[in-house]
Amino acid sequence: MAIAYIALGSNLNTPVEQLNTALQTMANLPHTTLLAQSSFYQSKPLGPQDQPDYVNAVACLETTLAPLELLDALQKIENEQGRVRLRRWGERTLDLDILLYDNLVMQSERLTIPHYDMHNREFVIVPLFEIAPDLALPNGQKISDQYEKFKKHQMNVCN
Ligand code: A4P
Ligand code: MG
Repeated sequence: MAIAYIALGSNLNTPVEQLNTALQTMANLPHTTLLAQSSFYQSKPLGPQDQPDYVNAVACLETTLAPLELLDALQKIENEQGRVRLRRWGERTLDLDILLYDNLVMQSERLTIPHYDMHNREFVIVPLFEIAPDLALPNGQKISDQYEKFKKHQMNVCN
């Protein structure tokens, strides 16, 4: 069994519903249990500003799926929920990124773990800290230290 943390993001087609549907589908994945989900946070877009605000959250899964099997499952959910890839950092009905998978560090064509930019994103660190305040990253950094940088965030909780 591995513990994986997944970032959820949406800014099209009723984002709160997109996240709720995705959480339900993840909870029903084979060999997988949804252990925790954060609040939903409304966040300003990173990247192009001519797109709607996002709703972001983080989920914790316990799974026996291998990392690439988990990625396949998450991409299937993105596609089922109408994900169309338009432009980098652009609008999307659903983005599911693997943040962490136990203490695994890997870099391959399809998958980089930990997520390459998670430490810079308040819409990732704040919900991750909410559900896992004692977490340490594979390099030993504490999530609580990363949270310090973002604790004055202005994001509204929207669920
Ligand atoms: N990939 C590599 N590592 C991973 C991983 N750890 N988890 C590969 C998931 N996928 C991973 O992703 C492109 C490829 O990354 C995948 O095929 C997979 O093999 P994608 O989802 O198709 O494309 P993308 O999401 O547009 O690219 P990218 O660089 O992942 O985008 P970001 O960095 O996730 O940015 N603003 C707010 N407020 N909130 C957001 O959630 N999200 C983005 C997307 C931009 N601005 C945002 C938000
Ligand atoms: Mg992505």
